[in-house]
Amino acid sequence: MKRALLAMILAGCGRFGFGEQSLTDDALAFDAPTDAPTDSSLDAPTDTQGMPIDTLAKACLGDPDYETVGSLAHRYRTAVTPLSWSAAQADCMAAGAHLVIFDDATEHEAFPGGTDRWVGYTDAAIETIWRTVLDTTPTFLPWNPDEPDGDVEDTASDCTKMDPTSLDDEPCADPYEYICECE
Ligand SMILES: [Ca+2]
Ligand SMILES: [Ca+2]
Ligand SMILES: [Ca+2]
Repeated sequence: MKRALLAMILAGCGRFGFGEQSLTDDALAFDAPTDAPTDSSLDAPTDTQGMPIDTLAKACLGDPDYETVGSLAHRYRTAVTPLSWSAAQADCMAAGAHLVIFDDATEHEAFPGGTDRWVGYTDAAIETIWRTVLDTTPTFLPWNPDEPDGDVEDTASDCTKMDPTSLDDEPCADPYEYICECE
């Protein structure tokens, strides 16, 4: 009996005491490669045509149709194809410019007039509250006598033109020549 018991004990050690190994998942684990995240918000801003804004902002500076006027720091283009006020502003913006804003008497007097032309002020948002086309408060508004008269023809007079040297409010849909300013 004693020999049989000893045999059983030895067999038990062999069965349960050795040879037990386990491979943990950690030993085989690795990080699967992942694609680098993309963030389109880091791209340069573009306009609706996909053109970089910075490129557009400089386009008028290299456009020979934009010329210096007197000693003014900015460059200007007089467009002779009549458009509505909004279409005129869109045409200026296409080259990174805007309808002219007379910052002071010096800038205004550099344009002798002679032809009615759109310039960059509107009160379309709030009647009689004039804003520049850049949505800033005008620093200089050289109105003609008795203007702005808020005249309502087919539509309200919410846009401004030189008439012919100082300002007059007119319906925005009327077609006029215009002056673009490139800063
Ligand atoms: Ca200006
Ligand atoms: Ca108005
Ligand atoms: Ca008027």
